[in-house]
Amino acid sequence: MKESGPLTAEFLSSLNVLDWGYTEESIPKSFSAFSTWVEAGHAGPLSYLSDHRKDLRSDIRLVYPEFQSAVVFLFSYQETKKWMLENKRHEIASYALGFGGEDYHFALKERLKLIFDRLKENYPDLECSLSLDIQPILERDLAHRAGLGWFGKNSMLINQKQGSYFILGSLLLNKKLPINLSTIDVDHCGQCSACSDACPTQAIDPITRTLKASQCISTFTIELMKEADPPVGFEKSRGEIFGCDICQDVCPWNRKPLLRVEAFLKLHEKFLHLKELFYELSKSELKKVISQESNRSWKKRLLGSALERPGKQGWLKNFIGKKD
Ligand code: B12
Ligand code: SF4
Ligand code: SF4
Repeated sequence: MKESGPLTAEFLSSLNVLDWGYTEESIPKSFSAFSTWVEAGHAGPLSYLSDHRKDLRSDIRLVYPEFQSAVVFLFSYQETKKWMLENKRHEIASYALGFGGEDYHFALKERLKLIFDRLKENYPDLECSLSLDIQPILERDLAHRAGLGWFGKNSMLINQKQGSYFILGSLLLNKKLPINLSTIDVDHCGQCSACSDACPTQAIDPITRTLKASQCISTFTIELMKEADPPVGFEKSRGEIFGCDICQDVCPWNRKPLLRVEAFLKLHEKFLHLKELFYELSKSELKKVISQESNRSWKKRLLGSALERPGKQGWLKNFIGKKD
């Protein structure tokens, strides 16, 4: 891993950072592609992409006016993914259990703060804002500008050495740092079409390298909180009931990175019950448990994890057509 000043490889590895990059460019290269995608209706039910927040994505300065630079980090969940592949457990997307079971919005906020504190020791006037999924920022484009990868046909940001099993988190800074700018990566998909061939719901458009969000299993199982019809082809998946990793699992760029890591599922003490719920019960038993819970007590069971998001009704719909 590259190093610069306080950002030593040892420190960043201790936070499970796979790689990092730096950019001073606030304007994404692909805003017009994003805009065309939204206008074609492909955001589907994801209104936070198409409402007044859409145009905020055209320039990071609209979100953080002091922006001068960004440091972008790739936070790994490779070990959890390897465990899931080896054990053929595809119910829960690997990112959701990849941070000890804790919702990555909380887990990674802490890590980003630790990194910022280190930087601040060297640059006392430095201020920051975080970009961690929910801000109206095109984060894959930001990571691309920081030299961290290319846009795969499955629409993932893929890093040539590390694949795509990581979460992006960034420090948006009010100063430029003395870091050499990274080289922009070019396409490495070539003639491959493994992801679009494998997607059970045909959500991937490999030409524009985007998804039709309403056809994606990830949207259906994570983002829809009420009863809803599943996308056509949902029944052909591998048993996914929360999120979907299929188009990453078939990607050849994800093979080598997993060879370098150990397979494990390590949950924090307060999330150990997730293993019992999702891996020790059959799907019909789990569905029964959820049905018998009140909305509030089901939420309480999942509190602090990414799995809390769909709520009771959202969870129940995810079992449509699922066998044990
Ligand atoms: C909305 C959203 C979703 C939606 C829509 C996903 C989608 N592909 O559009 C749904 C719910 C389906 C989803 C699913 C998942 N998501 Co999501 N999601 C987001 C979110 C909040 C916004 C993405 C967005 O704006 N989509 C609209 C599309 C059009 O924009 P885009 O994804 O940025 O794609 C750009 C490129 O395709 C680019 N492009 C295409 N071709 C070319 C060519 C060139 C030359 C250029 C310059 C650009 C370019 O233009 C697009 C517009 O900028 C981001 C966080 C964020 N703030 O960015 C996380 C994010 C994309 N999600 C993430 C993850 C982990 C997932 C899942 C793996 C979770 C799971 N296992 O279920 C899946 C993966 C599905 C997939 N194949 O994309 C990570 C992805 C990390 C990575 N390595 O890329 C992000 C970045 C969150 C994070 N902070 O890490 N997600
Ligand atoms: S996440 Fe699953 S459903 Fe969504 S595009 Fe990828 S393979 Fe298709
Ligand atoms: S599976 Fe093939 S086409 Fe799809 S993102 Fe990976 S390399 Fe690109």
